[in-house]
Amino acid sequence: MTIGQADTGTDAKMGGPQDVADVIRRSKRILVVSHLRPDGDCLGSATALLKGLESLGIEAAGYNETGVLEKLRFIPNTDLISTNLPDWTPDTTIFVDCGGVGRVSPVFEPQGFLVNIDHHATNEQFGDLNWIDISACAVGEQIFELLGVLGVDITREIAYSLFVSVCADTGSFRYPNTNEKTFELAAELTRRGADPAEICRNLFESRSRNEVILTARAYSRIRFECDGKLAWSELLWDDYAEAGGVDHEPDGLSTELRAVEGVEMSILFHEVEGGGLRAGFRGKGAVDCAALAQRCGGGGHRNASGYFSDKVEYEAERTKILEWAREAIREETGG
Ligand SMILES: [Mn+2]
Repeated sequence: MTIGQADTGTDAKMGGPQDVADVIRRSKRILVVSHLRPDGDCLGSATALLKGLESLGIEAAGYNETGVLEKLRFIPNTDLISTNLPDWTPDTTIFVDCGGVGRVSPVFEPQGFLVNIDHHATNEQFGDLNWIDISACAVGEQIFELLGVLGVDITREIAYSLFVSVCADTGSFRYPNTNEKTFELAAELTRRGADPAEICRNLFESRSRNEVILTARAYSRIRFECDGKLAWSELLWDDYAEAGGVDHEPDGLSTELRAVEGVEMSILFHEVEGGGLRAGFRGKGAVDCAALAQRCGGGGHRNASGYFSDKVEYEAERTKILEWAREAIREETGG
């Protein structure tokens, strides 16, 4: 079944909200997928889109390999996102906030017409239709635009979900992706019933004891290199085992490590059960975190990126990445 236009060549098909809306109007069954360890933008976008599709009478299901962390269950309609694929075959699969197909899961096999909605500069443009807007502070901003084109009524629940998206990805309106448009959108969502204080409390001020323990561990191991331009730390598998598992990982910890005077890049390494490595890179503008993540095999934004592999030996990989980070800092800051 062909839903979008025929693929006429190897060039990625780029489009905008109108093109995505056209595909949605021609679809009967839509699967909405999002990335591993879903964050606020991921879940806010997916739940808002799923409710919008439902209001249009389209059969829709959400899928996330990791599932929804307990602490993000405050987002409305997360029960629409399952760790199991539906028993029907989608004619369209919509990816939200995914830089590549592998972000859904290493073994995910997409079906139907693939729509890729994302705001990461490193997006691999894997869709049959790609709507990549790097000026969007969150995918939630794109979903708001899309629902507008589709004529979906922005209910209180949808507004709440989208406010979570925006608030999470802008670090509560603190990061450089925050602009005039962000506040206009936030105002509109607040008018429609989103509760900013409640959302911020849920996102940023409800840490579990285990999270605090892991945070303390990471701070206690912080190292400064390159004249204080690089700050890095690590959480080992034993730490997670002690703290009740990776679900207790504090959100935004790699961002906190960046918030030190003189630091241009922070890296938080995580040892993965069975020996792999996960790393979060954060910058302040001078050093390109996206380029470093890409060199490793990951991706992201200039000031926030990540990398994951379960095929590497933790220590050797960490050593290699640190060497690349020092190189990047030397080259890009001149010292
Ligand atoms: Mn995002």
